[in-house]
Amino acid sequence: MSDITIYYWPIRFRGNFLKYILEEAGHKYATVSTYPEIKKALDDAKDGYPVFAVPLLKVGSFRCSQMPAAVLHLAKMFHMEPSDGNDKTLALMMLLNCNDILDSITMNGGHYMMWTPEKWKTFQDGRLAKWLGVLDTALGKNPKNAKAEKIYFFGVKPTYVDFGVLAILDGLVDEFGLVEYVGKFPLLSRFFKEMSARPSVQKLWSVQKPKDRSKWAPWCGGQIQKSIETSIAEPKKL
Ligand SMILES: N[C@@H](CCC(=O)N[C@@H](CS)C(=O)NCC(=O)O)C(=O)O
Repeated sequence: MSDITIYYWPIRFRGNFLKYILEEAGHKYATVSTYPEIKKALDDAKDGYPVFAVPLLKVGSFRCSQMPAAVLHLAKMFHMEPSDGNDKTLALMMLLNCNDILDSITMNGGHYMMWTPEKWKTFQDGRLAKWLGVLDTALGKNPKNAKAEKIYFFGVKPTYVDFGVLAILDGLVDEFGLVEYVGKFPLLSRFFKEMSARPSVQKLWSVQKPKDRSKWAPWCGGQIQKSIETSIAEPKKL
């Protein structure tokens, strides 16, 4: 039995921020993805420190929700934070950026509104492009990337930020087919190719994204995924 459990829906989205770290660390973990068990875990957690939603991380008897808090907990356990003090703060900023980007793409989980082609175009050309520009520029700020074989957000090996950005690009490129659009951000495109090829990432994706596309675990799922798919003008390239 594993000491680490991730409670999350059968989609990729926020759960992958945690799963990529565990896969890279080579640490076995359990996953719980069905409604009754997730509801039970959230209810059980009420006896301890209060939690609100999944992803819910359980390490031994410790539990926490809020994806960035859970990511940080695992990153500390498996030494996937940058080492420099200022970089630690910038890394947290980047993770929170990633969580904001997820909320923007999905209109906060689609609770209040769905996309239309017009609204999506405005978002894709405006706010989303601005966010991707931030990610692309940040990659250019790592001095180690100048002569490196593989590029990362901080230093010369992956941190939790790299896996967070990967989780976003997986949706934009592989799920929604925005290949040419993301291709306008050269460092980000290169980064996505390199990160996608990592054995730990390929291992997780072989389960989540098997050859038969109809069997893929959805990226964000639900009505909001459908509304993104029907609003994007660029056809799927996959
Ligand atoms: N800010 C939270 C968002 C949590 C969240 O919205 N979780 C979604 C799945 S990604 C959910 O299951 N929401 C159910 C709910 O809000 O009741 C985080 O980063 O973990």
